[in-house]
Amino acid sequence: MRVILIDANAAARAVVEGLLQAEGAHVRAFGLGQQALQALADGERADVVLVSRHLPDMGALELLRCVRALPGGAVLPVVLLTGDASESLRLSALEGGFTEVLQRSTPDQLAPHLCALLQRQAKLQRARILLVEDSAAMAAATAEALAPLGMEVEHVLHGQQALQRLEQQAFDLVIVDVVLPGSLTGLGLLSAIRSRRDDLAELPVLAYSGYDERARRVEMLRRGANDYITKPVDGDELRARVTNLVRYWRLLQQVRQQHALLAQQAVTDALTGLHNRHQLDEWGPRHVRRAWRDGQPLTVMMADLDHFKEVNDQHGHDRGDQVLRELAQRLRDQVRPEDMLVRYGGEEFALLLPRLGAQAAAKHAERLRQRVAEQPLAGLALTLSIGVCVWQPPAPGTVALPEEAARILRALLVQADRCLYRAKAAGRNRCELEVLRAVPAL
Ligand code: GH3
Ligand code: MG
Ligand code: MG
Ligand code: MG
Repeated sequence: MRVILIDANAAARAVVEGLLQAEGAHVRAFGLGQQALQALADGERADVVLVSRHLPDMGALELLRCVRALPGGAVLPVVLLTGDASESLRLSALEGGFTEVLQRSTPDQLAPHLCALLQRQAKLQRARILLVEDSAAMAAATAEALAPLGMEVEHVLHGQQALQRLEQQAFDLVIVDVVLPGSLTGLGLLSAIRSRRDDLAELPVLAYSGYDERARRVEMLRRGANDYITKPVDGDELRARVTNLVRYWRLLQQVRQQHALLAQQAVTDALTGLHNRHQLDEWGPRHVRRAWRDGQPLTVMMADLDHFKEVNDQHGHDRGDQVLRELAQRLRDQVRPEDMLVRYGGEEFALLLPRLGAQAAAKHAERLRQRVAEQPLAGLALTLSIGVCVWQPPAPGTVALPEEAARILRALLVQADRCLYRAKAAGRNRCELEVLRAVPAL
């Protein structure tokens, strides 16, 4: 982060400079506004200008105006540094065009605040706007009014073209003229966007029109426009509305990403990355229904490490965890894409394998057992016991209700667990198998 710091008070300047440098910022400090402006005019690169309120040679507001007039200065964040914490000063500074107002009295907050500010700014600047406007002159005027925001503006002439571009490219905002030539008016384009089934349905739309008719405005808003503005556009108003809408879209996307991540984490076992039991509850019954529908067998296995407690006792819990991770990977290497591999409990894994008859299932279980027995896990010689339940549905075509499928799955798991218990009782490091030909009763 490159900072230009302007403060007449040498002692205060040194404090701020030191704090920012400690955070890795490159700081150029000046005592006079003119010196800083000269440096900027000479091509000094800066990500942010930090200015204190009272300078000997000019007011902060005047400096701000001069910065804005420089090439590239329109999008440069200018932050007012003040000791006055009053909300009224903050508001008037923001109204005056300062990007942010930061407190001198909380110096340790300065660098984090600046970083957050720059990140927000950078995100906004990478925004892409689709401008749908049939008048070239109007489009040029709008693009020019948006230029200070540093966003990318793409202009298309009519609604069909806009829909095409939305398919091809990610945008953060659509600005749409209400009256458009061709088969798709502004209203039609808005409806087309809002009726989509994907995330684009929520894309912010700013409608604008030369006719400030109440009915038209209400209709656009009713159909889902996020905002409305009248032509000829006022630059400040347009920029403020556009910035708000882009920010809203970015927040929405952030929430969506976090939601997807949480949803993923909820069905994933953190240690091994395998599916967990929630995922088994979600997907398992589908395997049952499909097997029944197709009259195809479904194999359920329960695999459990032998004497795993001793690993923890003798080598520590971390080594135990490493064993589980390696075991998970070895099992993962052995399953087909259509199979489901779940960490069922501590050192217990459940497998759902569609379309495996009894013979194939027995062979497969035996191979899994061997793969563990023949090669150490985390440097330790260990063995695996496996209980196998092969379910052959009674007849194809009978589609079970979801609750029925879940009940059958539970019964198959119980049966596989019984087989596992038998394998343990018979000396471990072995597989035990049972075939079920009916709808199992629990
Ligand atoms: P058996 O051959 O009868 O299966 O004996 P076992 O020792 O493998 O079975 P037991 O159920 O007695 O012990 C399982 C152990 O697994 C006890 C528990 O502390 C350990 N365990 C469960 N989850 C984890 C885990 O996430 N990490 C580690 N390191 N150990 C775990
Ligand atoms: Mg028009
Ligand atoms: Mg065990
Ligand atoms: Mg166990």
